[in-house]
Amino acid sequence: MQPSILEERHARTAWFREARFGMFIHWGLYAIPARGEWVRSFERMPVEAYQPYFDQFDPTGYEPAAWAKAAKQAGMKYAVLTAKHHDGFCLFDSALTDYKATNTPAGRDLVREFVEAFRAEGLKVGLYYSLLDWHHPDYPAYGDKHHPMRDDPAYARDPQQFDRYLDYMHGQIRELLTGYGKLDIMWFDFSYDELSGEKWRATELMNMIGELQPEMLIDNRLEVNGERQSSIYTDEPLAYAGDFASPEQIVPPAGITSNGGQPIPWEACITLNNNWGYAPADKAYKSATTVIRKLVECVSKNGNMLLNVGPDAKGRIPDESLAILREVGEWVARNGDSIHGCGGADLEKPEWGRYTRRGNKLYAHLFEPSIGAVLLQGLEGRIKQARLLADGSELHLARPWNAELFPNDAFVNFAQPIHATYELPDARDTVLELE
Ligand code: H79
Repeated sequence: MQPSILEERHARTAWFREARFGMFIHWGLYAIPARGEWVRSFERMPVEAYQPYFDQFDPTGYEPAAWAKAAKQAGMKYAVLTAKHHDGFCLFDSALTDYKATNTPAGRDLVREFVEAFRAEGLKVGLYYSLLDWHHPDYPAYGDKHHPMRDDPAYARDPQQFDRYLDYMHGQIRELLTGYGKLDIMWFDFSYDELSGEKWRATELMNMIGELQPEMLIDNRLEVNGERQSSIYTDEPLAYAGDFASPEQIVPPAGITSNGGQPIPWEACITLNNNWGYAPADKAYKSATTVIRKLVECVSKNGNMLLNVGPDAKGRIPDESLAILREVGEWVARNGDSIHGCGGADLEKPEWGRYTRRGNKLYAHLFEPSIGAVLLQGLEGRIKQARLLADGSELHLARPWNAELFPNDAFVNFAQPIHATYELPDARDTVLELE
């Protein structure tokens, strides 16, 4: 019997569901105006107004090997780079357009250097490809709700033209699928009411992917990405439903399961400040503690986190971002066993934090100090031993004198006497490994 589409997806996503943590990289011409990757649309910039950034794009500090080291050191297992964002500018050397890095002062294919550098660090590589294209003359402009020229009737386009854009889009995707070795992920972005599914000639696209990169994963954005409007949420997903759901700037409250209750692989994409593209005025960075806890939360709900960096016009990841990644990496170096290869524990969310689990190892992530022993609800008799994951030191399972009030619960004590209040020494380094 043929494996079902869900079984097949389960097998193909195995590495992805173990990886749990990846790097998103938003980089393109918009790093020069430095007001985020939607600047052309938000500010209604005509193509001429955006042209100087093309003429000036000269990333003399582009060192993808340094990006890859930062990702690896942070504990990330894969990365996704914007080969083309909505502005239509291509970081790769496409034969189908002149609007590419090769024709800027950069003078070369920047995607090739990215895939080579990340593979050299043993990381899986993905490419982001925008379905929207604000540069291509055949993409809907006047009247399209996202396009920079949406208000200008001079940009009215004949709907017939759109098929020429689709030929271009399919052609470019073919270039990416054939020119860069094995790709692990293609991250399409995005569909909306007017343009979704077969409007992109999605079945044809899936046939090409199946032929050229059968193991590659795709996100769920070939279908409209409004929450739960896509067939990935059903147990009969369409062929182009995608392999994982892609909640953006949110960690879903209860993970993501299908209408029939089946787990769906998912990946929350999250920015470090409030922009995807480089935006130095935006200093609203999350703390490393927040990032770590959100990562733990994703894993506790069987999901991944794709954490974004927006390198500057020179090609450098901002220092603020690097500092956070370093701190996160120090935590993962000590506590990564509770992340990689782990998923949810099928236990009620505890008062003090989150559980993750791999096989018979249960990880208790303490987000709050405890008064007295840490109470593990419902686990009495089910735990053989407890250790602090970071240093392997033994913890005590002794029951306190009043434990009879809690007959079904287990207790973990950090120290004798067992009634000590345990102040977290470092709020981030208290993962208990339970067996
Ligand atoms: O690449 C990043 C974003 O640029 C892209 N996806 C991530 C990964 C993205 N941003 N927004 N969207 C996709 C969906 C579009 C949202 C919209 Fe709006 C809501 C378009 C118009 C209203 C928010 C507000 C974005 C533009 C204005």
